[in-house]
Amino acid sequence: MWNKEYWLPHNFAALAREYSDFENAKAVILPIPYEHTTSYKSGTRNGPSAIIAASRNLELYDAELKCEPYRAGICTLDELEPVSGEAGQMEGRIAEVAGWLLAEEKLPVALGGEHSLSLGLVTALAAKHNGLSVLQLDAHADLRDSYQGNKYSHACTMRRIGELAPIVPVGIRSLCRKEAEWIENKKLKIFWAQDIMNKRKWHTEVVERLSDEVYITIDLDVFDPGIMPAVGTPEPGGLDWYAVLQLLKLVASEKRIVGFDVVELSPQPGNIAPDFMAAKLVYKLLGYIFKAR
Ligand SMILES: [Mn+2]
Repeated sequence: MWNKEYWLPHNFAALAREYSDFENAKAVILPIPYEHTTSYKSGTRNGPSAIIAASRNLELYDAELKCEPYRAGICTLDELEPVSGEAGQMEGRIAEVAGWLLAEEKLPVALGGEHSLSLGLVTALAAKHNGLSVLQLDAHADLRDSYQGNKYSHACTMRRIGELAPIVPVGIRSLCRKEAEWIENKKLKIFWAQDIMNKRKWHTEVVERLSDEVYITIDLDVFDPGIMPAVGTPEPGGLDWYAVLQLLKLVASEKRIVGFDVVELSPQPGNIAPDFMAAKLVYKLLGYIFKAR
């Protein structure tokens, strides 16, 4: 006779219905296999499903927090069907879904997919939270006004988001001359990767620049490609695992995180470590948020 224990549910962290029901869940995972404007190596459309597949092998006890974060309830929605059409249309659709989750008092957690999807979430969150600020972990500034004729390209994401809420970019180490001049003009504070690498106090300096309600967008290329090679546009000199966790933990304890995304995973056949790392990152951050509430 078959044993139902052998059938792992296909959702984030392979949770039984009791912990993955929409009704009871504190957080809702929104897989968005959106890939439209990727400029270098493609494959981010496979990111969300790889993260969910990897998450089913997570150890659900968090040794650092000494608890089982999944008990707060994590629901996984079906993949959001990409819409083809005019630029900005997909972002509008994502904003609709995120708005619905906020009305249901859920914490939206988006899995990408390319970075441009973050704009949809911030649109919904900025409409709800007046004083929202956005913490960006990223190798690239993503501050171009337009790229290849598209204002909604992944290379413009933070420029568009900055029109909705103040941004705090961390880990940046690649940008074009125009972006550099724009940063100079706007006097935007950037936590450059090379400046924070061997510094101690930078975590608290980042937190001081955030408002009370924070959205976090994590482009996985913020990590060093040595540990996170599965991204569309890898950049040397990235952050390490514990530096990022330390920052996320501090933000979660000092501020109210109202949503986050983990984007730009471009899975590599035969190398599951980056997929697992992305899944664990999501689970760690959920743990920090649940613990703080
Ligand atoms: Mn990015």
